[in-house]
Amino acid sequence: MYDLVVKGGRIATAADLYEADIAVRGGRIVAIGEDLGRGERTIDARGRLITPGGIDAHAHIEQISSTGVWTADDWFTATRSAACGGTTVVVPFAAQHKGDSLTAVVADYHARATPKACIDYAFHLIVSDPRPEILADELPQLIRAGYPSFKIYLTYDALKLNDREVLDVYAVARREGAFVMVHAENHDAIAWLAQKLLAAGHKAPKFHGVSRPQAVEREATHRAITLAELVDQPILIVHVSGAEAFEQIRWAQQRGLKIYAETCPQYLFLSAEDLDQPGIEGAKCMCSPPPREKANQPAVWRAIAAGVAQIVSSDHAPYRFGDADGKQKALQDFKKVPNGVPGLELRLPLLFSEGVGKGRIDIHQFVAVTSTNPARLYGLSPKKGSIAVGADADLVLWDPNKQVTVRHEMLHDAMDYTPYEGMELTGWPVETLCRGVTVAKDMEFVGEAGFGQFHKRGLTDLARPAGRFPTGFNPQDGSYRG
Ligand code: DUC
Ligand code: ZN
Ligand code: ZN
Repeated sequence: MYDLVVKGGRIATAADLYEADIAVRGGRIVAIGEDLGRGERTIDARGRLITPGGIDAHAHIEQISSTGVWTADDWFTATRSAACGGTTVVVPFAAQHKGDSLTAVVADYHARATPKACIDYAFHLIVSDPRPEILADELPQLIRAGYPSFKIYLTYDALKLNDREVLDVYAVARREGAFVMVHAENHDAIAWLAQKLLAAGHKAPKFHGVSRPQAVEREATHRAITLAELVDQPILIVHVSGAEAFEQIRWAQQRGLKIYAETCPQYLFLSAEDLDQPGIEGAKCMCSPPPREKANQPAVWRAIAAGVAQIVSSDHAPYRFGDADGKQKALQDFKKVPNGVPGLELRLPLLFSEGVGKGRIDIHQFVAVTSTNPARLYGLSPKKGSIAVGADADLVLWDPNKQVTVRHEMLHDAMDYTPYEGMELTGWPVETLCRGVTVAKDMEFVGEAGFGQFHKRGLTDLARPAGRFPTGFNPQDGSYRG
């Protein structure tokens, strides 16, 4: 007897599209086939498209920003909202600030997540203080304990690493088989431009974009890649915003380097014009890197379609518009505004409607960039990221024809706005199951705080180094093969 049979849906994976029943026992898929009969519970999925649960591999949840402001969403509201948008796994960041013990940061993050998470989760780390004991002890121990990926920053006063520190952390990652995610913007160039802009009285949100042009992202992307090449370390450039950074990534990929890329809905649907609105309205769309001019958006779609970007994440970083320490800081100047936009709940509906629905990507590419690829890159597969016998029964049932006008009041986060207000979407995740349990249905949350399970991750082949150093010098063991 099965616990659950999902009957007659059209199953879409990164490779296939076919009609079949899915049988679930103990939270796992135990059979996929024709006429599997009934389970203790049966879902009639005729007319529904079924995709693997979304994996949002870049979200800031219950985290303090580089300027000391808490995100509006905690573990409960963030994962509730994610579930309603078809996401069944989130991978946010246990974030080290200077002076912190990484191990203590991870323990604290577990204490926050355990009672509140409504869907499954894993943690990336943020390494902002790679002092000797962190590199020698804490980071390797954590990599081996199930946290084999971490983010580093090339910008933000409180977080940025210099090039030498980047090489140090790459070298540790290489030795341990870990994967490095890089926020690539040139810090000094941004600081210099911002200072000049503010001195000249240019304080409005639109100048946030002016202070962070594509050139600063392009340069830092190239630098992050070049440093990775020297150490033979695979990396992923996060939240790539525009054509210029993608050119660098494509260049590196064509040279055979293991360089991966992620982009986000804000670079597909928002633009520099959205930053340039009356008053401080533009602050609602302020994130870093900033949304580029509208003419840039097709280049981001092309990067996804051509496989130059392997992952689309939300980079959910929620700061309320009405809060004095949130987007209202724009009343002072753009530099004081916490960076980030919300996106956990709308990531999948936006990409489904505007990507699959409008023929920019196909359903297999959609599944790949929103679920299968993050699972493979970050060590969550084969449990997560596909619909297959043995995998967790993380399933999204879509009504591919449902028409929805986006309104913030229908979302389930703790925010007071969405930057996508008023967009007309076709196709909606009408039921989300995590390990065979329905956590969201008909646009409402029906899950439970504390249901989410932590997933310890292993190393992945995709993060394995190529095995050659461009100079012949192996900085790990000191050997030289000229
Ligand atoms: N930029 C980041 O680097 N992180 C959070 C959000 C943002 O805009
Ligand atoms: Zn970032
Ligand atoms: Zn981020």
